[in-house]
Amino acid sequence: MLKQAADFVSKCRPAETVIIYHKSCGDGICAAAILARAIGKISGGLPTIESYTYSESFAKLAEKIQKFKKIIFIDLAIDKYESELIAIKKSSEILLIDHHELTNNLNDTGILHVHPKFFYSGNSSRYVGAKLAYDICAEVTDVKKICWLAGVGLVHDMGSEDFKEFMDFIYKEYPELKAGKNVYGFDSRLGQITSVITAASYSETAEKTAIKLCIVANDPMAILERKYSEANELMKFKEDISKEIDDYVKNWKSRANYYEDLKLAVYEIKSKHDINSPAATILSIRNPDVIFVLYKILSGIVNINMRSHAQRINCAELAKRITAKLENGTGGGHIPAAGGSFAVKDLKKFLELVPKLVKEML
Ligand SMILES: [Mn+2]
Repeated sequence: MLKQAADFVSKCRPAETVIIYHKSCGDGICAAAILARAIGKISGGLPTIESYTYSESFAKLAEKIQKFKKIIFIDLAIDKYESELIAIKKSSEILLIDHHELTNNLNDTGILHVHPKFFYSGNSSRYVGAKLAYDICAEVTDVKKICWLAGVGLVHDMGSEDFKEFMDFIYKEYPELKAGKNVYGFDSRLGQITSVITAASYSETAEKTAIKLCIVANDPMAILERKYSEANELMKFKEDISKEIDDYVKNWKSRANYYEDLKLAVYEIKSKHDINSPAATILSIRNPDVIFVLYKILSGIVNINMRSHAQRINCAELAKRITAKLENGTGGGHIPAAGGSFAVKDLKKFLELVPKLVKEML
């Protein structure tokens, strides 16, 4: 199966190829960079790279990419869009590489669908996108020098413990990367590089900078040393964002609408950056007994994040129940952390619903 995918990659001409990866995901970014660099090495030019996330319209993406003859989706659980993909396949060849939960095996439809479930006996979710991309590309060209990109993907998606042998291979190639409390985990040099790359999630510009960095960087240590302008930009960005998050975390009591009896804080985030989720997480860890509901208005949509570190309430349930009553509402997640969104016209209704539903559910 990897060989078939390798054959697909080897025939990709840069001008007629597009790679679509999982937006602002450290694994997706590295996976796309590995594929693009391998194609570059084989054909002497870089393919087009696009990012996609599940909240975006798949139809719009399909329209944008249909002019390409070869389409590679990586690190995206889009096998649920079977009929849409079959429609795209009429004019383009498709390679879909993923390690998320499997909905449909598309191999009978003429799409080349690579999923660890089809050939790997271990835990398929840990055979991450970047490692799949690396193993495929290694069949057609020498990608040894960019093995660290696969390492970043493994660390990001918590697959590295299952691929210790490969991690040791990376450390043999780049001995200076082998540092930190746990060289197979986030607390490693590769973990630090991962956190630089995931600054991508803060804006569209950061996203583009991160993918560019993964395409140009030949020396992973030089990323941490800020020797690449892209790395420097991402790190500066990260620092600015951290300051902003700290400010929101420090001043929540004076800025949030606090319901003493419910220990509930409803807090509007006005940042131009996407800091809702990390701010909510930090607030919740520091104030485990408080239920946090953070919201941010962005171009007609209100994004919400809910946290209850002490699990006083089921956040997933709360997110579902609230958004079910709001226009274009969608929400869900886990017990201590959940998220969702709805149309801004229902903001007032939302603000009334939150304390009411929390009271009911407590
Ligand atoms: Mn992944």
